[in-house]
Amino acid sequence: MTTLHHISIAALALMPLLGTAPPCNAAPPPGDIAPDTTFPERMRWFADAKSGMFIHWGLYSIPAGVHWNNPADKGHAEWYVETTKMPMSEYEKFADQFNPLKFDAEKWAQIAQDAGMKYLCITSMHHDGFAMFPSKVSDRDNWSLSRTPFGKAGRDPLMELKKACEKRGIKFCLYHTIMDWHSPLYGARRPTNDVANNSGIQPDTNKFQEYLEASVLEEIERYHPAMLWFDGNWEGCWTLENGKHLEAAIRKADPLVIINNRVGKGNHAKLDKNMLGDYLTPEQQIPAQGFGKGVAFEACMTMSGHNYWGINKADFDAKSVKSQQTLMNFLFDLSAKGGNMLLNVGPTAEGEIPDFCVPNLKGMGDWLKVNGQAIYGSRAGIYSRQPAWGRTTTKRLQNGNTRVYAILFEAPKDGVLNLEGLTNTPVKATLLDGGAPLAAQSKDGGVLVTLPATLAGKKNFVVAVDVAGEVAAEVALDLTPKADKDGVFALRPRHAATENGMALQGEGDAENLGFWTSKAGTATWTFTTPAARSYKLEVACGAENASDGSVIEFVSGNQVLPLTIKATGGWEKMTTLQAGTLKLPAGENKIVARAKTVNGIAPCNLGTLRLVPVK
Ligand code: H79
Repeated sequence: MTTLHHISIAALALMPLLGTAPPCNAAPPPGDIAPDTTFPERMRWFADAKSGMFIHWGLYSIPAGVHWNNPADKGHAEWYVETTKMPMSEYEKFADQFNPLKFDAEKWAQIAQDAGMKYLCITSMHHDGFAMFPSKVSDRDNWSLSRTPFGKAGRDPLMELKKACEKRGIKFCLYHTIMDWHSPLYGARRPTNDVANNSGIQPDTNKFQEYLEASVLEEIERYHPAMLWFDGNWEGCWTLENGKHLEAAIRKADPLVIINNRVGKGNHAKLDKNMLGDYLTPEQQIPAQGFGKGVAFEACMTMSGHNYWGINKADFDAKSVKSQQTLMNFLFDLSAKGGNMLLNVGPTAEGEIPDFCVPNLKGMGDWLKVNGQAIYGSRAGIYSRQPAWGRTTTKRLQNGNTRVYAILFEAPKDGVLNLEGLTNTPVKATLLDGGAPLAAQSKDGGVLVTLPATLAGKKNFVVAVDVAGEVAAEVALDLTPKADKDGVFALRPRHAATENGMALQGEGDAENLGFWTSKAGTATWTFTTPAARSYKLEVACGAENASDGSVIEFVSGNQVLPLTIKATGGWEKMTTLQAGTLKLPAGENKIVARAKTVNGIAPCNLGTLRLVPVK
């Protein structure tokens, strides 16, 4: 058992001692759905919610990415004060300007609700240490909303937002930084923090802990957040002991607050012995697989096409924002793996969620109105690696059977949904958007469902298939690439096993491996060749301008083929490059893609690799 789960149970056991009967957080499951008891009580709503809105909003929203000393450099966002090396005394002046008169909490909460989101998490304090509420603790350093024109006019946007959310049944949650570029007490003070340097106060990790806990407890008292999302835990001045102390303080104040794992240390996207809190938090990546029953996770993803969290002027371009289909694919993929999606928007300094985000969010919400039962309250699907045709999720039924939701990206050409490897007997199959029951039968070691011809060309629809009993933990799905009649292997992105952040995105011909933002990221293909022979390796890849000249490598045994990337004008705009020739022995082979020289934020996105036999 992981620390993660362990802590949750320990805190649960404390609840009766505190004498406060926890409010029943989890809505009873509808109709024939059985309740899931694998999660601790406070996690129930979270495990069922599946989709939340993340909001990064703060003083950094004022410059919106444009460098103070070099207006041509527009590549900044919520890390502004750090990445532009702006003296803190200058950055502080943004506080005297912050006056988001267009802020309308009802509008924001409505956008979240219309997107089908069940929780909302906003930055109460990002790494700049600025409290986005009238904080008594931060007022000691004159570093809270109280200092701004908006605060002076008596506005409290977090309270307004909390009320607007709760009116709509949306859980209100807060993001709170650990790393603090402003506090004079913070252990890893920046040289650019002239305000602290001139204060005569020395960094002091004990006093910082007191300050941080006071700040968090003030938030709990004022806003009663359903969840606290910590971040910035990686610097050396934050230890596991610090994390344990903070976590205990929160549990004591309110045992029902969910806490993300970044309160501790270690890798936040893997089960890690130094991790604390309730759930894992992969960032800008969807893990290849979930983490098993009773382990919750949530991938936070930006809506920004440039992967910014805070608003950046380059985002004001409806073309670059992630499409409705991409957002839905994130949600399908995460639900299939048993995780949540926390999807970020960066509102403007005037207080508006940019217009270009809204239709894509709303489109996803409209889909969920019809098909939401495949997502909300669902648990991981039947496959641990994902099929090409779509994703699955499951729910246990009260009668002991299992409902498998098959989310199809597109109607299959042969009109048959093949739940390969599923050996349970089908009981019933229906389309979530209506129509007569469908014929389902067990055949060739799987379940086949015959779809009506009228579905031809239809996208993103769900077939609910009830099968007898419980589905086995491992349902076999053969993803090994096979050669075509000319002996050509198409190694598709979905065939790859990915490590260290690279993740599958896009669908059909547009599918690709992205998020190659760590040099440690790799993708590995395994396949079997009929005889020893040489193959030309053709690589489809796409790259933004800044990545031009990056070098990636394809490794097979002791052969290494380097490939220099040419910019294509977009991550998902693929061209085919020739990587050279590989001599492969008969039998099982592996090809590993790795990064050698990275220009820009990633070398490229990878599309399909083709191995063409040399005549
Ligand atoms: O709040 C959002 C990010 O600001 C924060 N977590 C999410 C939820 C975050 N902190 N660190 N990181 C993400 C990863 C660090 C990325 C960095 Fe960079 C690369 C820091 C410096 C180089 C990104 C690019 C930020 C500045 C430049």
